[in-house]
Amino acid sequence: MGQTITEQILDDHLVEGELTPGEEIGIDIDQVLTQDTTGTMVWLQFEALDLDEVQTELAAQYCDHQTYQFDFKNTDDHRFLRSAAGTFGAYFSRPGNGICHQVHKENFAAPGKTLLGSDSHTPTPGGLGQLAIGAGGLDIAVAMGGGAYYVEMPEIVNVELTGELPEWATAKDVALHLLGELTVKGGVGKVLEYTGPGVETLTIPERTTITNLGTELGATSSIFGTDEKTKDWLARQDREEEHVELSPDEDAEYAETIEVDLSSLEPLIATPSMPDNVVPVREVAGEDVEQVIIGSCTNGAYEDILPGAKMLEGREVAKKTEMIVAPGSKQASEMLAREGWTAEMMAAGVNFSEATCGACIGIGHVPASDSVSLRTFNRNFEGRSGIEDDSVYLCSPEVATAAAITGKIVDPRDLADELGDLEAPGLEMGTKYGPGMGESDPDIISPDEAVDDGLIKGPNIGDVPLKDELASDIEGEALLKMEDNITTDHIIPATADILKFRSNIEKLSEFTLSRVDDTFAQRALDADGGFLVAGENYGQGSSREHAALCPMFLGVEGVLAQSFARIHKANLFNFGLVPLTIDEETYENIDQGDDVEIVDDVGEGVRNGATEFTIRVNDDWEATAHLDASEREREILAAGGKLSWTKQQHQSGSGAAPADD
Ligand code: MIC
Ligand code: SF4
Repeated sequence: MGQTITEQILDDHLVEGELTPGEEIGIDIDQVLTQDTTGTMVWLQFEALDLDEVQTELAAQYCDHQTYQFDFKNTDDHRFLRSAAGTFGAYFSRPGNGICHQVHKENFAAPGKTLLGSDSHTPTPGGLGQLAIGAGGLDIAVAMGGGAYYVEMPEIVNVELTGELPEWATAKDVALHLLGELTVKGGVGKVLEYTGPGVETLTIPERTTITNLGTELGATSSIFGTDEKTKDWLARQDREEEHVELSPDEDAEYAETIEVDLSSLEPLIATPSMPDNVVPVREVAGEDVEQVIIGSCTNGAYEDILPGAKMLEGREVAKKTEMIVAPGSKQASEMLAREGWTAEMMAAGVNFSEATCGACIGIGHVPASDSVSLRTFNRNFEGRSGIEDDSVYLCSPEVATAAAITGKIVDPRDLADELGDLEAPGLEMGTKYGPGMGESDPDIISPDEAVDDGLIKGPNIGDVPLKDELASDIEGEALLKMEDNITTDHIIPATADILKFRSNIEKLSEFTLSRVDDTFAQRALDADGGFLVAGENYGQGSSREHAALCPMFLGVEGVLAQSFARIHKANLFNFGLVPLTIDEETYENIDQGDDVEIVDDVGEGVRNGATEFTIRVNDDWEATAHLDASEREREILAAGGKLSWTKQQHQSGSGAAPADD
């Protein structure tokens, strides 16, 4: 039987298992990426595993999320990351050089290779044929040490594109359209593979906008094949020789086909506060807008910013509106600057930011109270912008710029009609300036150019906490009952005041679930253990393993949810928390404060492959909870988490350890 592109790449990298959807497979990882807010834990874990050298073809450490460094803790983190990259053999991208996904795409992403990253938007270079997957930091540390990455073999869905985008509709609208149709959990357990005649009409920056937003669907990854456009894009990055042909076999079989006629799309917008609250822009037109931001890993390329610059030529940003451009990389900034576009935009009233995630996670440019902010980003979870009850909309750069010009949400087609001389900017490809392949880049320190030898840890950089082996009896309070689609931003918020403690779990854990209930952390500590209860898709969003690590630190022993998001579920196993699924009736019947006991011997059940556990609530009623775990995940859980398990494996010489021996 023929293979899809995903199956071809997985087959080439398979070290364990079979490509049967739902079965666990182990794959070899060619490249890894980490960033500043997840990276410190990655390297601390790498160190705790007694590893001394990166084993993958390439590892890259980016400093992108918090680059303003208004606290020594953050600057210390960046110095630690530089020292870790230098000591262990990774590339180091300096703070301000840009967002990991954009910089990785420009410099290293290669078709046909596997990439694992400690950030949920790692699938971005799927737009140029790389099979890229986001994971928790501990999985990255193990993969960097040469261990395989284990994941449930996803279903491969064919997203068949036909037609061509009309004027003013963009790649962002393709992604928003899918979000509106499939919702934030529609892609869980799936890889979306884009095929059909519409593909060749899309450029690489457009394709990577679509693959980036596949994360918001919960997808394991998203991927396009390669073609002349891929080759041309690599050539513009001076990396043409990395091109390989990739297409599905003619008789490849997909689990499902979703058709999208590009010609039928129009400007869309995600309204507050979920990326799948999608409506046509016209439905919310007229709403006052106080802030507009173009940038992020979704729409931060030169090609994403240029349309806004063209729309602003000879125009001004509305007086009551602030417009910020935060390029995704220094490369994008440099291209815009050299061509004079930066000056044009500044003259129109645009404020330029350094190339950083920043505002996307509430670091800088926090919106005013009771105001609307239009952003070209990928997430608008409540409070993520840095203020509670925010009102963040997600849209294309064209829609964002139209709002900046008028001070109101407006469909750019209607604005064009009104102004008479506003032309659809379309998409124009850029070519990078600066160092070519193999030449030294001042913003990327290669392992050969390393400037440190040994780790430099500031006072805020703590140790990685460990958990005891899984106990036989687990009983405790239902500490918090939550609804559907709880994000890891709810569990461990990002914002500036909290982010600086990412390397200090004791301190960070004080903020656990504070966005849902700010008494939680103290109550969990006082209760000395207990459970979290949640609805569907618990833990969606970011890959931050802190969302499992901090509850573990506070004594939480398990999560009872109707369903879990992929990366978070893996993180729960990695830190020894039992993820059990419950049905809707059980969810409805459990109240916060109830006493929950797992009746069976949990340690034994987990070790022996039990899939069902009886839970007794308030010594009154019983229900069945399910454990969906591979043999490897059970061993990890029983050992008290992946760090202990990997060490045990290493000591017993069973070969599963990521050691370089
Ligand atoms: C995000 O977009 O939520 C982040 C911040 O990039 C996270 C990573 C983190 O929490 O450090 C992600 O997407 O994984
Ligand atoms: Fe950075 Fe936002 Fe992209 Fe996350 S989604 S990597 S915070 S730009």
